[in-house]
Amino acid sequence: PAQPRDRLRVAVQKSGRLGDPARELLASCGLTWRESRDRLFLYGESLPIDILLVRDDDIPGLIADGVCDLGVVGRNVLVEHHLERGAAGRPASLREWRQLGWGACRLDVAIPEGDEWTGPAQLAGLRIATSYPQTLGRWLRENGVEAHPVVLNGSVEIAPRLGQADVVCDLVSTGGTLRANGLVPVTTILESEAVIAGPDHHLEDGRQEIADLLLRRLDGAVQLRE
Ligand code: PRT
Ligand code: ZN
Repeated sequence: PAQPRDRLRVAVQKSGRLGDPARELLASCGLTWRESRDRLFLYGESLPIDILLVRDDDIPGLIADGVCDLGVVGRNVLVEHHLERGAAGRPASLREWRQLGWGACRLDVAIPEGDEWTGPAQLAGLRIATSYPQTLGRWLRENGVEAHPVVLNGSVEIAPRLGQADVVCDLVSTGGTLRANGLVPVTTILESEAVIAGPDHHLEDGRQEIADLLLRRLDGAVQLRE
């Protein structure tokens, strides 16, 4: 079990797409921080809310283990983590506390340009490059298709050209990267956006009250922006 804490700890992406908007959002809730020398831990000055800067992939695990209370992360990462835990027979314990309405993208299946798309069944027996094997696997099962996921942590879109895979299942926002690699999206298997993730239970040691205050301010900040 995690050590008792009376300050709220929020996990935010260190660099990458969601890091800056997440910190801006928290700043718009009135948070100010004292930067530490290693710059991985930001001590909250205006409120007892500290920030831990991490890889986005680590955020669900940090919350599940109670090391952090909340995190700003893409739904795609949260869903993949949830399915991974389920596959390992461990109970899922996270939920989306808020949807943030930015960081939108889709997890799409994309096939070589010029190929005809007749539906999921045509993927049977094919190699599908992806960083989201669990989410892809669930979709394949739901569609009764047996295919071969090829798990890559980056450069998924180039896999067909390298002969590593036949098609891909990857995140898409503008579609420019797919197009540049001669691929076209044919079906969406998950709609994603940035969310506030947290445990599916109340926080302890007074941290729920701090989280409630943060969420109230956050709801106000989100409304102001709309
Ligand atoms: O270092 P760390 O592990 O923390 O970062 P990361 O490289 O894993 O993640 P990052 O920063 O690339 O993305 C963080 C989150 O942003 C993702 O988990 C998604 O929830 C969200 N997001 C939104 C995206 C995109 N849009 C997106 N376009 N994540 C990735 N992409 C990729 C896409 O796959 C393509 O390769 O960006 C490229 C450009 O996309 P197009 O469609 O505009 O060409
Ligand atoms: Zn990542």
